[in-house]
Amino acid sequence: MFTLNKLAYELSALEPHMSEKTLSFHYGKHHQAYVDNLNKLVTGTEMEDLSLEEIVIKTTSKPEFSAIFNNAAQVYNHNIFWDCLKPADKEVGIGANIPQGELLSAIEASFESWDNFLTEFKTLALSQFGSGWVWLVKDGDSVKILKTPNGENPLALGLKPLVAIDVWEHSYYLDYQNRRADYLEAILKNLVDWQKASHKFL
Ligand code: MN3
Repeated sequence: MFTLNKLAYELSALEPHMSEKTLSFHYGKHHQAYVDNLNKLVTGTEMEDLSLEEIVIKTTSKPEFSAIFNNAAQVYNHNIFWDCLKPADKEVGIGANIPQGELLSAIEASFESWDNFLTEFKTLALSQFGSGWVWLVKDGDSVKILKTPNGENPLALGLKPLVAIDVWEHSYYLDYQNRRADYLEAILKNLVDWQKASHKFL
């Protein structure tokens, strides 16, 4: 049986950038529902003993398994999303929460500068029509950003996710209404744990 991953922070810890109300619905209701649905769908089947990652890879792009894929992928995607966030650090100045070392070098190699990376990430996220995700992934020694619709993710492509940002409306509507760009700006600059992403890149 799959269970809802524990958060490393309190539901109110991401305020004001992500409200307790948003996180309690998004984590406690949406993410929990994907876990519950996945358990219902795989119990008693050949997939019940597989890991979450194995189920995602096995069901990717297979229409006959779309319900299992959608729920397994959404459990996986939200696990990555919550894990790549942290409470905003009030001790450091604005602009201090950026990647370090080799990740920063890889971002600068692929996107010219940190500021340009932020712009391209937001532009890509705004171009995702409807629900989906935007990812920073490790591809060999470099990094790339990609968008995926609905629950799709880069796992089956063999790419290692460093950062995942949910751009389904349920992730920002209570706090930002239709302002997806403002949500992205706040998350990327304040809540993404760039230090953790830098470690994952190594
Ligand atoms: Mn979501």
